[in-house]
Amino acid sequence: MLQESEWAAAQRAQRVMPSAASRDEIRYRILNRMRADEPEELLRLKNGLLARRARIDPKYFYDTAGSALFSDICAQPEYYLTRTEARIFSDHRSEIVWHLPRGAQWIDLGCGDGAKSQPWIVTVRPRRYLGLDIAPEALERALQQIGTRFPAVECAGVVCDFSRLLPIEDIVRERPAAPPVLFYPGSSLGNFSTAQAFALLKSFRKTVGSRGCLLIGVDLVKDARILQAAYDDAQGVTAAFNRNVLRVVNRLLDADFDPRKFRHHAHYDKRAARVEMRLRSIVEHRVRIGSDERPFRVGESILTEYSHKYTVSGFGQLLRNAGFARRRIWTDAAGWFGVFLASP
Ligand code: AVI
Repeated sequence: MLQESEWAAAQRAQRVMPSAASRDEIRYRILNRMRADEPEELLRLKNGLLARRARIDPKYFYDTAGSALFSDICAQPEYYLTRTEARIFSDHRSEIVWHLPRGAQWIDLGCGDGAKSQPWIVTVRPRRYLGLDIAPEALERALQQIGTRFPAVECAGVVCDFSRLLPIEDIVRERPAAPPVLFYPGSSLGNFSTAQAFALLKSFRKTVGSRGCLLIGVDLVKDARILQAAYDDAQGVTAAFNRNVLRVVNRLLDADFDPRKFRHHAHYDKRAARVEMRLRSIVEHRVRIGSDERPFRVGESILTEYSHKYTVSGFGQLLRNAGFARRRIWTDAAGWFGVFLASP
């Protein structure tokens, strides 16, 4: 493990500049803040798979193929989340923008290619765009596109896994006059346990300071059949997305999972208010995971994702507990999805 000072030096050394071809037209800066604990992360992944109740952290879904499959999921008729949130955003954009601070830093959490932020930048005209993502290629694309379309907005990006903490305090402080607006759409917070979500919201609250705010999209509790269909679409795109995580594991852990030996399973647990995704073994077989082996009985499963659903009051309470004093909420007419604006 690196010591703190060595770690900071390594981060500075890993500063990535845009390619020569783009440097003349677009100026942006990308910092690498991936934690230096990759071996521990991989050990955690392996131990999860060797545990009696096997599990994989959902962050491993998003390799290049997984990210493309997730985009396809968003276009499926059953997966209402993306289009419902987009509709709330477009219906209420001017009102939401009215409540945001002027001259802000727009901080796009899990920005992907930055497409969700673009309509906001048009109206908010922030002082700075700061994209955060675990995937450097997607982040670079976001900065290219936003930098090209909005040359007056300062553009920067951070490659990081912010699932435990936002590693950007120092970067935010570079612009003390620009209040941070944290933008976290897509109900991604739902993929964390309640305890993790609470810790993350507290970390967001710290970053927001006294003048910033958090704009977050949250999927709401609803009829189990609608939820179940959203996570088990007729085209089988979610099933392919779920199975693809085994290919990611094969690469990372030198394992030999055969995705064809597992069936996608999605179930809404009403009591826990979450969709649970699993991969169920359809044959008895053994899988090599590095130097270890794991047997799977027929029907034995690997937990791959929780997707928590909230009530408006429950999420409001969570925000309050995390230290956000003021909250505004917009939902669609059916009350399927909520957009919360939380401030100190
Ligand atoms: C990224 N996240 C909010 C998605 C969700 O709905 O929980 C991931 C997903 N899993 C299956 N379908 C979509």
